[in-house]
Amino acid sequence: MSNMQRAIEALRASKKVVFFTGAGISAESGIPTFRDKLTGLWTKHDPERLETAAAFRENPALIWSWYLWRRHQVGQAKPNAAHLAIPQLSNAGWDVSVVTQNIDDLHERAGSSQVVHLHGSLMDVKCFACHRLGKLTPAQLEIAEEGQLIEPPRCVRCNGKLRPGVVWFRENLPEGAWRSAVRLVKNCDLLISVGTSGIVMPAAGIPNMALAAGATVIHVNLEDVGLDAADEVMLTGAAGMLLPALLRALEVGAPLPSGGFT
Ligand code: BV8
Ligand code: ZN
Repeated sequence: MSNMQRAIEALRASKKVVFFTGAGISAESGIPTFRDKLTGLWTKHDPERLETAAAFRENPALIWSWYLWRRHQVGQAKPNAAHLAIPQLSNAGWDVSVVTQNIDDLHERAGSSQVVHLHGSLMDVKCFACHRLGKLTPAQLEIAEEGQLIEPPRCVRCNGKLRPGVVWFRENLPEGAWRSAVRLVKNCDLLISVGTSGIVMPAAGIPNMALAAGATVIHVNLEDVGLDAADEVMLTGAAGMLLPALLRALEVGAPLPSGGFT
């Protein structure tokens, strides 16, 4: 049986499905992944170094401007066929939830209602000093001119610097988000892991957590990231093509394009 056939069988036999997503699901919407080289003003920066409290302390204007730029880029982007396939499965009667490492809002804009953001969201800001959530005016959302940097706005309560509401390296994940993710993953019968390289912990431990809880795991990735466990299926290709094809095979039982899938 081909991997696609096995994936279809696994989906047909499932009720509770968790989509575990990484940067690869937003790549076809024009959002660069972490493997892709940074462009423009940011070329000479290493993302892992930029995504730390230390970097913000050292140069708040640089980090603030970088996240404003990323927020602007996400604002220009649209959910792609992979994002859109997820709420379609939910509308077709499956119990679907999303656990994402992504800080963009493309899952929500695609119509997904139950989305757990393990690493926070670009749409949130909070105070670096008192940690209270903050709000930005439209003027404060303006991105920097080429080569210009913008100082982070101040917290209205303690005058601390506002920072993006994301989880930086060596910062704990939001308690509630992690607990919800573990509950969903341990109670699902199918986990579909889409577009993640499985490097950043503790998120990268989630597919194994699902396998250990007896669920089947389907990986969707341009590269073979499978662990070859018994209840694991590797679908190699673009998420924007494979997820709609998986649904098409299910919904209408439409014949697979001639030649099937590997
Ligand atoms: C923490 C938000 C406690 C900010 C992010 C255990 C062992 C080793 C290290 C650690 C460990 N535990 C903790 C660590 C340290 C660290 C870590 O894991 N480091 C790594 C580098 C080894 N983890 C942490 O610091 C975490 N916090 O542990 O706190 C603590 C406290 C004090 C001291 C120590 C520990 C916090 C991690 C969260 C960091 N924040 N994002 C921002 O985005 O700006 S992580 C960020 O990078 C993303 O959220 C995501 O998690 C990760 C990128 O990974 P992916 O999303 O998978 O993207 P990537 O580009 O890598 O891969 C894309 C994939 O898609 C590829 O496979 C590609 O083939 C595929 N693809 C591309 N296009 C397509 C496609 N697939 C299908 N279709 C396509 N079209
Ligand atoms: Zn404050």
